[in-house]
Amino acid sequence: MMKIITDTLENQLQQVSQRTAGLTDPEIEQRVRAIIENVQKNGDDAVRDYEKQFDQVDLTQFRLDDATIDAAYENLDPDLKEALEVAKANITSFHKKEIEYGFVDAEKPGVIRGQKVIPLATVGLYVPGGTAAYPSSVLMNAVPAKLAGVNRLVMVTPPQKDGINPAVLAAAKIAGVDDVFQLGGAQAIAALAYGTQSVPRVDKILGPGNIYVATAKKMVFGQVAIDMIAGPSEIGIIADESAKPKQIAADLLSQAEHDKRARPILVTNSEQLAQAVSAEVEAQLQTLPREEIARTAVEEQGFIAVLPTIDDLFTLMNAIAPEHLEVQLPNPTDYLSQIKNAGSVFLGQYASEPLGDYVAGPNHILPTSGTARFSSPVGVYDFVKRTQFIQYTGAALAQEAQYVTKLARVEGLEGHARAIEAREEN
Ligand code: HSO
Ligand code: ZN
Repeated sequence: MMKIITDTLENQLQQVSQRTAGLTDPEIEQRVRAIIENVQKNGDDAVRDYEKQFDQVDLTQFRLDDATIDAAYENLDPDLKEALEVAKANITSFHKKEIEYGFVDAEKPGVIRGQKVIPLATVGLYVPGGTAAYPSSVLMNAVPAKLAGVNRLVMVTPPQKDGINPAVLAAAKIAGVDDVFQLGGAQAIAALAYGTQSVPRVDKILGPGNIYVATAKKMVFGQVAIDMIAGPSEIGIIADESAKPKQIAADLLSQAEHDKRARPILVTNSEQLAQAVSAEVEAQLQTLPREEIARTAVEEQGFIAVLPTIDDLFTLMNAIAPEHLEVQLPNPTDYLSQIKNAGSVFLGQYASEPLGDYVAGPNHILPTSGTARFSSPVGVYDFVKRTQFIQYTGAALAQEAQYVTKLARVEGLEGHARAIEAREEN
């Protein structure tokens, strides 16, 4: 059963504020550190040894040849190919609007200032193995990377007994991934961070993985950039008595089936809806193929909160800061301004969460575990960096030189002041 909470708003906010992101496990950290150091020192040989040990494969070559990827694409079910192409087109049209172009200003005579947006040169994308290898997630990372202008996008994914999921390979081809390496775990992250004889050193590593991958990403941060460390999926739904219990229950289960630790949450001002959704969740669980996973998520992480006013619903949801937020109220767009913390928002009964997971176009890689308080969906902006420039004429410098030398001497940096004064001489 999904538990129904009727506690006061204050008490519920208190509960939410006690949630923490969780610390890393020192034992895993120690093991991962050893792997990283070994790969850094011994390159391909170390990586090959770990692949033997952890993935039971003896790799002669890490890079998957293009023929294998082409074959996966050619032999793909045509309907699946079409679905991937439509998804790619929608992701592309949405993410194009995120492209930044920098600026140049000339507000004062003789002064030019500007900011330039530069794509990251090389990026690594980690794709987990087994059933968590999602072709949709390949598109969600690769499309914005390519739109940003990333020159070399490298995918790594653990080798699989019966070959890498062909839909993942086809998605990689469709999205413009440049290289696919059959590598997984902490050794793959280390190889991308430091480079080996056959794996290029990248500027940033993205993508979800198990605890070893997540720990390795945290450890190589600084050597390379990383994306966020993804937590289990979350869905928060705000609904009133006008919502349809069947739809609400189905949407809660759509995220519950991702992970036993996923968090399905409904907040409503209707006691009746709460009861009806709770019963629907139970009924729908009985026929869900991933019942065991979803049930654990529903029973251990999920809840329904009943609060008196619509304002209360938004206050609680903003404190939770869910990865996905559905607003199932009449005129849902009226509430956009009340939403402060959410990874991605779904307005109205037809914007069911899985539409955003696959096809609508906004990204599905989103801040989890309350990090929507301060971070954003993956986007084109994650694959660029900015630099800035200035140019002054002699006359323009003369106008401002005194301020530079004043500040420099206050900071005790005579050399700075003299560098400016050296321009006064000609
Ligand atoms: N809902 C997931 C993304 C996904 N769903 C991939 C299906 N495939 C992000 O929380
Ligand atoms: Zn999903």
